[in-house]
Amino acid sequence: MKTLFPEGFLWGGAVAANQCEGAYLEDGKGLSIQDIMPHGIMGAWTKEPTEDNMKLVGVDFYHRYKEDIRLFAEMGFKIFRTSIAWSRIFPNGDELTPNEIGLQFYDDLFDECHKYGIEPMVTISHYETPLHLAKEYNGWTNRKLIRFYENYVRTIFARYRGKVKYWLTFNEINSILMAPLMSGGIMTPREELSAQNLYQAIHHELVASALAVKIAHEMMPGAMVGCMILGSPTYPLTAHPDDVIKAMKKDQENYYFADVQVRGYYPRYLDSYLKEQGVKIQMEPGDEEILKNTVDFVAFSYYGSSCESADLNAEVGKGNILGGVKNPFLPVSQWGWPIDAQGLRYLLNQMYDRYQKPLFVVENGLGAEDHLVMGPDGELTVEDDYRIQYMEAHIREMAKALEDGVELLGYTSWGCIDLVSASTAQLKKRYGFIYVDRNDDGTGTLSRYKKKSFYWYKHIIETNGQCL
Ligand code: BGP
Repeated sequence: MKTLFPEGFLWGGAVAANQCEGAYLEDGKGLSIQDIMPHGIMGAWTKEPTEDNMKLVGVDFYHRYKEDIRLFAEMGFKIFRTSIAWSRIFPNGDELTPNEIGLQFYDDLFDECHKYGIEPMVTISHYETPLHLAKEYNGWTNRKLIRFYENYVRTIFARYRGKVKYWLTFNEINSILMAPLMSGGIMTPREELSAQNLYQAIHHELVASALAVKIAHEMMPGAMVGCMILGSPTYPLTAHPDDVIKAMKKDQENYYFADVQVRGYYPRYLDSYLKEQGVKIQMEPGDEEILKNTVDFVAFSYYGSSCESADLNAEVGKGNILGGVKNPFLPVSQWGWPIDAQGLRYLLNQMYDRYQKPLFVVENGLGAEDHLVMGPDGELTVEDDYRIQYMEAHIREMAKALEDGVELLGYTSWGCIDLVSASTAQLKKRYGFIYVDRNDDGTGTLSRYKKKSFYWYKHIIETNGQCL
């Protein structure tokens, strides 16, 4: 029989602290920007945390992680991706001494993973900048954030060096283009943010990311540090060369982040782009040297592709933050996101050609409304065949990409347990193999139930994808 996936392929799932932990003020945690964002990416933020913010409780992972990790182990996870909430470790972000109880929580969490032979993968910053850094410094527009981030990574590397091998520096670093508050802790509204400040903030993140790679390699020989970008290939809407060039430009805008993180320097195409916008990035002596610390692997999320067109009247499509023009050939999810399994094969090939580094799909999945029903064994469950179908199609395309010659380390599906959605801030949009009884009006017991996809994914992992 032909082997679709290499031995040791890292099957697993992914979450982010702010979307599942809850316990938003417990054990010395400071506020993060998510605590004042009850309406998701585009919604207005509040002065103080408000009760309607689903993230304040999340799915109570902070108190229930043992039960959840046991369920991940039952599915056979080899790897579990989560983030460290920066404000649990440094409540304000700019202090020098860490919060010991916060550090202890992640020690316990990683120990629990290892108990079942699950390798933790940590996103250092996943849309949860400490609120104080946003308010006081306007987030990453301020160069001082590099120092605070450095202090934070030194602290967590020193603490978890024996426990965590896989690290990601910033979640979907390119999403800052559309979501500067969520992605970069920048309080200036997107419409008022100048291109100069935006690209300077990105530069600070890129320097911080390279610095983290450098420090990780010094402190933790054998550590694998990856960049993480929102991966979404851009197709030209038609074969008209104007559309093709437009699509090329959009890809360059999205991928220059990873180009810097993987190649160690700014790509030439960016010069003209920045010049057009009147941007001059302020480099400090030493920055170029730091940027040369390149990542060990390239991680990305994949929820679908988008199109570009030179026709200004082309219909705009929905999708994961980056937007674009609607592709008439693709079905869409309940939230209007295009479903394009082949796009994953295409993207994997594009990325591997571009970087010649191992890849990792660290997010992928279908956000859908689920309903609990009584299962054949008398247990409550969700008959989520739609999710199985979606994931099966994507995993098949991954297998084809492997046949194409792509080097792929693993796959962590998004929201392996239901959690609060980043764009809508609702729980109604679910991704998990495990259903959590919690509703957007705050009701629910927080009990966990295995969906049909739970058993399906277990079988995929058991057979290393051979059952497909
Ligand atoms: C990515 C984020 C995740 C996650 C996912 C799904 O952009 O990294 O945090 O939420 O998208 O998006 P949503 O929750 O908006 O459906």
